[in-house]
Amino acid sequence: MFTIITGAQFGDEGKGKVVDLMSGEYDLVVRFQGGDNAGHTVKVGDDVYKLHLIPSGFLLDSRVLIGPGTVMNPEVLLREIEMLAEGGIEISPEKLGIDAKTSIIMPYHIELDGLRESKRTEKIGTTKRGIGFAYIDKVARDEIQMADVADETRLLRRLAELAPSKASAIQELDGDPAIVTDESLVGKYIELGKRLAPYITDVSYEINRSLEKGKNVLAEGAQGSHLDVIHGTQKFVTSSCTIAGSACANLGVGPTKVDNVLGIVKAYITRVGEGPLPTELHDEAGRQIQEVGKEFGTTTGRSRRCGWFDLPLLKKAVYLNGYTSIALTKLDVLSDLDPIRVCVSYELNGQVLDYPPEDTEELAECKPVYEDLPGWKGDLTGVKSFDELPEAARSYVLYLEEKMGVPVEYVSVGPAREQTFRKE
Ligand code: 2SA
Ligand code: GDP
Ligand code: MG
Repeated sequence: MFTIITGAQFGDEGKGKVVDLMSGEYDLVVRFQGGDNAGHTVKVGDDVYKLHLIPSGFLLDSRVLIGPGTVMNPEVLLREIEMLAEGGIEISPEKLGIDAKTSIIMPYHIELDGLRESKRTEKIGTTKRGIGFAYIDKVARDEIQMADVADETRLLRRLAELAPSKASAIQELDGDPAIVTDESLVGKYIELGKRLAPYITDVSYEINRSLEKGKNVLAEGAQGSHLDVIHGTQKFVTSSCTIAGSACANLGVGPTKVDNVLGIVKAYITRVGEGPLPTELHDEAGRQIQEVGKEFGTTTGRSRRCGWFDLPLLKKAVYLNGYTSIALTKLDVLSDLDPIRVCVSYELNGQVLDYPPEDTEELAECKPVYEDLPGWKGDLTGVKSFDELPEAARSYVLYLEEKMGVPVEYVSVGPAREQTFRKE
């Protein structure tokens, strides 16, 4: 069985939590795009893990893989491996595999990301982890791959070839090129390469062989559908394809192999960084959602902007991903808000639209049209089944399910693994 999980909104829908929960049924859990811009939180009992690169299936028995379509900062990965080792969780080469073709995020990518962002008059609000510049190098065929870092001769040759153009790119943005010419850079990456060499694998081969043997594979998306570099709210997007089809292309698995596509949907919407968010709240309800939902970036700590559920954007996510089912998260956060508003359409230049305009600048002009639903009172975090939810909370879930046109499979009412139940 091959299942793909993606975020249906702007990221931070709770993918990490759902992947952890589901990983018990999967032999392989695989990251297919993005890098350490992602922040995925897994909570089991009192233990909380905030990870950026290691796939969220690391706690149970699955083998976890980092695919060739990702961009990987080796220092961050080794820090995560060390952090987990301190907590008694061993991430051995039997547990984790990294594709030989994975692009390496180098210090000059991070430098360029910061410099470029500082020069923009209209910011994107990147995480400054070098993601965009690492992907530029992949497309330009100027990347350093995992297999290059693991081989000293290849790394030296590649760095010598790339250094002049990287130094001049930094200088063009008024930065200091010392980061490229620094003599310790080569030694440091040779050392990192040596430590990560035992983890190198062929991810497409592993997945396809596993599927042939009847095993289960879970592809874990990062960020969200509307941050997709092609279909998202360009230019306010990340630099990879975040939608379900990207899992097949990036992992080297044919689309005929996909069985399920699970969309992770927050019971409201959040966005971190710049870009349109038609239902964004600047009132007391928004403050309550942010406080109760602890809506702060997992990677950068930035406040996440909060808004009411946006159905037009969700309908687009359903089209972009072809979801077969949905996990609805953070329902508990909406307790004690009355009414609960749902954006059912937009108003743009006197017209009513039930689907987002394709042009980002037009989306930024859209005014939400709301339908109000009754709220409920009380804490939902101890609820263990759909039937135990207050009637208004059940109605909210059923209303969204009907409007999204996709069955809700899971409902989540708290950050811990245990605070999730199947709807039926
Ligand atoms: P980048 O760094 O080039 O990918 O930034 C481009 C845009 O993509 C957004 N982005 C994200 N949005 C939500 N969550 C993300 N991960 C972290 C988290 C974010 C954090 O889990 O909380 O800690 O700030 C993530 N990563 C990238 C980013 O905000 C830009 O709008
Ligand atoms: P991801 O990027 O989609 O993996 O999500 P993040 O981990 O960045 O952000 C989701 C946040 O919400 C994390 O702090 C989770 O622990 C938390 N979370 C997940 N599901 C729920 C839920 O149902 N209720 C509450 N209150 N918090 C949740
Ligand atoms: Mg996140």
